Amino acid sequence: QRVVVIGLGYIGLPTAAILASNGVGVVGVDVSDRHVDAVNRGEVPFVEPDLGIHVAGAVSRGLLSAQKDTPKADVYIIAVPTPFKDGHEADLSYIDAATDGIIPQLSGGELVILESTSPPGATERVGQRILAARPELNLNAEPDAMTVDVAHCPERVLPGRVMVELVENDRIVGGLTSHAAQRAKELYEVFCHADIFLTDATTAEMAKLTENSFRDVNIAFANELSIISERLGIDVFELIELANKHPRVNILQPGPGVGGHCIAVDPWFIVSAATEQARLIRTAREVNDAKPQYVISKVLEAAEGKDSPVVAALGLAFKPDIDDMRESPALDITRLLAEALPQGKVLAVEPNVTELPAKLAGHTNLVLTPVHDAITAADVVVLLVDHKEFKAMDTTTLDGKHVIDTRGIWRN
Ligand code: SAJ
Repeated sequence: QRVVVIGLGYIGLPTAAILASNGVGVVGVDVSDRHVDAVNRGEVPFVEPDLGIHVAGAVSRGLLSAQKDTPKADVYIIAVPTPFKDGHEADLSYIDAATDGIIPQLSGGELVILESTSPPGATERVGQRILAARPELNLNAEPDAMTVDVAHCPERVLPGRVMVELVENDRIVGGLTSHAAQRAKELYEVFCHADIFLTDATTAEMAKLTENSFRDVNIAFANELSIISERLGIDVFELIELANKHPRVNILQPGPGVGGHCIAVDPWFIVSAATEQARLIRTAREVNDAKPQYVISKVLEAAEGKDSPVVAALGLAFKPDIDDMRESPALDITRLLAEALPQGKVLAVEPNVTELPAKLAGHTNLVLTPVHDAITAADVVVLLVDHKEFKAMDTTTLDGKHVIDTRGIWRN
């Protein structure tokens, strides 16, 4: 069977590569020339451990290629982004465009899998969009020659560990029909060595959103504790460590806010699907989104009284030891500090990049600086990301500085 994967990003390309590594012929489709050309050269257009070797191997064996138009296939996997629009509603235009690319290629008997994280109802929408354009096809539970099977199989892999987690994590498959779910399961069994659980499409959509909301709510709890602890003059990291000694308590870690393209986004899909009911989930989002502003006010407080304060901001990525800055609170804090301190200087330290990202360009008082130089020059040091380089640092270099450690890595 031939599989087409639409969207060669953080999820689509690893999925395409692992299928191809297991002997399945895969064509990847992407709107970006850069992604298509990279894949056809056997290269990966972003950082993800072990992905390169799978892509290079699959391309050289002739099992993986990339192109811009959607070709005919037996199985289509949609792995395009679902960002949110103003008002925190999901933007389904990429899913619609991917579906529209598939529609002319369908002749009955195909399987269409939506992998993109989606609000409840998105898989049904894919099915209905196909039917609206091609009324001779059907989505019947008892399949015939004109049936198209449609299922949702949300990805749950952690960036940085994608190639491991694709194989080892359990998966959930929700079908518009049980036949569709069973077919999708058989495809994922090609590379997934863990359990694959079958359900309906809406439950699968909600399961994915629930996992990320669970984490968001729990991080919000930790972030709220950090602000309460500050008020009470106690160390939140010690507090959490001690509370976690209880056998049924497992609090996550506070930080400067929640970033990335998943946990900071997905809970809003639940909020927008059930606005009146999703009170805790919405509040957690608001608590986490307010944390960067709290950190900024702490830094400004520490810088008060200096004519031209120098702030070292350590870390720009959304989490440790990666270069991904999507929705990164560290990046926002750094930018807003530069704007709030026009007479001062912000020295940004990010060991995983060699130049400042475009979002930070245009601020003359914001400079990418090596960690040692930044700390030496700084009045205030704010630790935003727990990168390994910062954890390994000699903390005596911080003596005499005003230190704000949002991740608690420098506690003795
Ligand atoms: N964070 C904290 N405190 C913590 C844990 C995380 O502040 O105790 C922050 C991180 O610094 C980061 C953000 O949360 O800014 C998210 O980081 P993460 O490592 O928790 O998660 P992601 O966004 O990289 O990946 C998540 C994963 N979901 C879950 O763990 C439930 C992953 O399995 C999903 O596949 C991914 O979202 C996704 O694509 O949805």
